[in-house]
Amino acid sequence: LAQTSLPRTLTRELPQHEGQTVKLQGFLHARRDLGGVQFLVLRDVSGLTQCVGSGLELPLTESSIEVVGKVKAHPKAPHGFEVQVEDFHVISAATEPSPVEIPKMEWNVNPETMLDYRVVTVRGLKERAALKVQAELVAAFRDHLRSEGFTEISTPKIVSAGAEGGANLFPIDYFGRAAYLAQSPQLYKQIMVGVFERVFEVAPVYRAEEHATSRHLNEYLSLDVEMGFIQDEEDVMSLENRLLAAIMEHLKKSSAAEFALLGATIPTVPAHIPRITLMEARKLVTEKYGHQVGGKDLDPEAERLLSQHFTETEGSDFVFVTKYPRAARPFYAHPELNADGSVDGEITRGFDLLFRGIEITSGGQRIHDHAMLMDSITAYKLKPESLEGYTEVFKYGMPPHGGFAIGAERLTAKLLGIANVRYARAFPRDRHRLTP
Ligand code: AMO
Repeated sequence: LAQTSLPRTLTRELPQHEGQTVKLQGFLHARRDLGGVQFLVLRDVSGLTQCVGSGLELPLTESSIEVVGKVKAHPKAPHGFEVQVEDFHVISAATEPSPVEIPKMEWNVNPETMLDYRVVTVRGLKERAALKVQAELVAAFRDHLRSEGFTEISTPKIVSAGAEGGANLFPIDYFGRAAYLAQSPQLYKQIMVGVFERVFEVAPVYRAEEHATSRHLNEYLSLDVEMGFIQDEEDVMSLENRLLAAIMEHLKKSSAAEFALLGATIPTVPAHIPRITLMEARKLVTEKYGHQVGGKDLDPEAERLLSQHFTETEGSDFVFVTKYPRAARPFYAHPELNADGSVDGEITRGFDLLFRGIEITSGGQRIHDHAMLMDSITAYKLKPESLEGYTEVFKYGMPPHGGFAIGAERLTAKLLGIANVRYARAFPRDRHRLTP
């Protein structure tokens, strides 16, 4: 091994090395024997290189290999170049045939098998492209927020109480005490506004959702933001508007190849994403599309129809749904205020953001007044003792603040036209899946 002192060249660098001898390392993606001539396809992090040789002892596909050879222009090869093999080594031989032929894998065909063998199927070009786009999206999320003065925080994922209400908490045994996996960093990110004023977190959160849908995971990546000294939730929506625009600009530069591979387009983020109140939204889908909306929120079909309306009428893939009722929001949501400054008992300053037919964000202004918070906790029939570690801080001058959370898998899936959020996560956890 490493018989040659040549530095490693990546597939994407081949055009700079035409006519030269290079060393490539990667995985044996595919192999074909045509009588005396052997074609092998090497896959590295940057793409596929077709290599041509003869008399080589080829290992099983997916083995780690090293190829030394001359770079030749070849119009039919991927990227327009092929490598004529002069020297070939197996770095680490596969000891079993791959359970799925990676080059022949069809996107989302037999999803359960694909997930059962995720340790190798995740190597597929489309599979890894989705995860690469998500990594770029997260990088852009961080970069933009840092440019607006936000500080990254890291809050506990083992907690003593739920933050979002509902029964979807995973209980754990914490040295004999009851504890839970965090549903969100909500309460802690608010406390940290008292430290840094503007904070964000990128971390997994846990929801014991019983139902299997294409939009729910039991563990997902939450992109959380919280900002102090706001006027109201408009400031928060404007921030998310700027953030999404910056993320899409970044993806245009970083991820054009991945979007092309997946046949997806990067959306244009309007300078002012349209807004509609929840009440008007419910009315609109009923009157325009004849869809009766159940519950207090929008159901998935109503989300799809509302998105369709804004795509058709305003050319926007995004729409903010605002002024959620209290009944559809957790206890920390800031109520709407009447003209005289008194509390509106029905409406909150909470919003959702829909993107291409699905909710990707919840957010809003939060209660910062201690007395108002304690009243809300009582009104929601929660135990004040269980939230003491949180409510305490509101005695110490918390500024008006608000924020939001983006579900990274939902955003990734919708950006790339992936039908199920499971494929926007390397190792998804759903009700039946604890491995790999
Ligand atoms: P919410 O519970 O609405 O709000 O979650 C925010 C966003 O997270 C995503 N999401 C999910 N993604 C995959 N699987 C799930 N089971 C799942 N549940 C939610 C969605 C959703 O819009 N603390 C608030 C946010 C805030 O106000 O800052 C919260 O957690 O994209």
